[in-house]
Amino acid sequence: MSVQRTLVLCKPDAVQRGLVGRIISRFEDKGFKVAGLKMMQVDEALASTHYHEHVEKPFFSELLSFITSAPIVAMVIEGENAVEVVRVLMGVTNPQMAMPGTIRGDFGLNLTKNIVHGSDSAASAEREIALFFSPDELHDYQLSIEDWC
Ligand code: IDP
Ligand code: MG
Repeated sequence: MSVQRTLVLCKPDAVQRGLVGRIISRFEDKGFKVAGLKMMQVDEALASTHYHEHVEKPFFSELLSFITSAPIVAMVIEGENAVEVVRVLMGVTNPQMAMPGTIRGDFGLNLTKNIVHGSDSAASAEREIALFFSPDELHDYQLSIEDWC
């Protein structure tokens, strides 16, 4: 497996409910490294570009109004097989079905307000990271614990 980067968003409900620190800790505890981190307000243009694959879905307008309703915390998570492993840590899309121990399984009940976003493939990750972060906002650095994770 190779080292990957993936985009994680702590959605507006995560910020409002004070879950951001615990969400970041889940990724740090697993052995991942934070390569970029910021709070931001997503505007309609960014939201519809980010979620373009869902433009025809019945829930698209609800999704857009939710993700633009209040600030989010965006981060880039880096590590071995990060795209897939982050999705495992997040749990399935519907928090009611997500396993306990996952972020959505532990913290969520609502399909729209499902706490986090994570890129679903390496190609999506590359596209989404470029949407949310400029190159100078991403950091290459070593952690002394890396060899132990
Ligand atoms: P994912 O976030 O697990 O990758 P996607 O299918 O990409 O799930 O959907 C994007 C987001 O749209 C979900 O995280 C969720 O907030 C919302 N969503 C997905 N399916 C539904 C639905 O059937 N009703 C309402 N919202 C939905
Ligand atoms: Mg998705």
